Amino acid sequence: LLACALPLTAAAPAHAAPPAPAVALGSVIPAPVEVRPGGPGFKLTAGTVIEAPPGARAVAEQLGEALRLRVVRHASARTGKIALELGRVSGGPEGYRLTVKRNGVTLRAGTAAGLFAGAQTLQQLVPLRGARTIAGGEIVDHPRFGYRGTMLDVARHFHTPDEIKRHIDEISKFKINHLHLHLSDDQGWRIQIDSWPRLTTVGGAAGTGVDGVGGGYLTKADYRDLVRYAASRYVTIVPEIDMPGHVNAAQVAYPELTCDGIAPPPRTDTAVGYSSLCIGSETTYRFVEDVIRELAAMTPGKYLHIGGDEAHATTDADYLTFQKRVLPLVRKYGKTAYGWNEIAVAPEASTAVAQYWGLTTQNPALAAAVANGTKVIMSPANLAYIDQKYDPSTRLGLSWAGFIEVRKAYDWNPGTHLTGVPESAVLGIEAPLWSETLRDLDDIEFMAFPRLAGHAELGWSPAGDWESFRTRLGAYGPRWAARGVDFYRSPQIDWA
Ligand code: TNX
Repeated sequence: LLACALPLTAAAPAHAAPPAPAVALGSVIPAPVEVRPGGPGFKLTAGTVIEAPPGARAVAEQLGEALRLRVVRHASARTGKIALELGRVSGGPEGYRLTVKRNGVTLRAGTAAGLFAGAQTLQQLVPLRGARTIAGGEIVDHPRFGYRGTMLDVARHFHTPDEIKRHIDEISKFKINHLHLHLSDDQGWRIQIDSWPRLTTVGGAAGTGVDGVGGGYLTKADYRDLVRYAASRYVTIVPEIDMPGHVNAAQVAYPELTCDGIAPPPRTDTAVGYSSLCIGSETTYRFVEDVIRELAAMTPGKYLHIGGDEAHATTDADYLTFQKRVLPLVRKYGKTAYGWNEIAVAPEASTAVAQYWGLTTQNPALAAAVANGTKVIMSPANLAYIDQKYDPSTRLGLSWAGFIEVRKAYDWNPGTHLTGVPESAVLGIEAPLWSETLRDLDDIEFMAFPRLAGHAELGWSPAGDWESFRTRLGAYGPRWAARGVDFYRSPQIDWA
């Protein structure tokens, strides 16, 4: 009893174990492949520096900014540093090894992308408040899938470049490495194309969002700047122009893209499946080739998404005719064609990537395409669509694919989900965020988080474990709160 009145340090015998670190070594999202806790841990102080070779300087600077530490080429002392090293590790280009000892931290990876991934892990291990002691031990980590993505729909409601950048900051913390931008739809056209300027002057004008709210578009300079910004966070931009359906905004701007040459009325409602390019017209292919050429030229990433979904106003025969010409055009401009899973019916899709958005675990057309070489990105709408409401009371979102609470979004396996689509054909996972009901960044964050953290873990970590994820997610909440991220406080989680 008397001992309790004394300061803890005085009461503790000299040989007692040091206090447990505030953040356990494995408390990271996405869960690392191997976590071996042990040893006393490393305490960050005002004197701690980050040491990095020139090839790791950019990652080191970002880490230094996040942890408020100085970056140097060579630390003068042998101890008290976080050393970034470029060198061999297992696990591919994004693999890394993080070693935490009493006298310092070593983060080693084969590439700057691997160091970036490791730096995200390290940041989550530094307690948000109190002593900045990082738990001792070693983490060896690498991703399960190379493609871990999310999508923003800037067509239904435009999101500004600044909003997109803030979102890139948040998604990259979970090692998401692709951001798909849905750049055109019936309501609006959001990317400058020099050879068809009215696409944006008309299709991106004020009032072109759902309910007549918003409007706007990315200039080529905006887009290139976004590509660069994303690349600095190891995120690749995947641009989508949706066709042959979802093209009303393009036809409002250019009536020659319809079969009768008459401009349709602009649409700001949320119906789908009513518009189609004119499949028999050469103007269509001149348009499509110009758009693909200009988009490919400003996109360093390998994927170019050509939509292909919900083409209900295109006959089946016309759809095949269209894809027979358009899928090879993507290759002509040096890109891998990527489309919604409907493209799988076209034989030319054998070298393409199909994004599965169906509600069931069977899709014979896609399974047949996979047997011919098509690769798949998993976005099953009932599990991965983060525009769907969490529950009936969610103030934003749609619910046609069902309600998707945090556990439902997490509890599935992208490698075994679809019959006839083995893990070897799955490039990864993507969580699309359609924007019919969204306006601003708070709306984006509320729908994306926390679910997207779960999708990131499905894409990165070897196997899902809901109880473990639930605990780590609850512990993560204060980090979102501290950054002002407006996340959904799901009742399924015990938030710290
Ligand atoms: C279906 S999913 C669409 C989009 C809508 C979305 C809303 C898909 C490939 N197409 O046009 O925005 O549902 O959830």
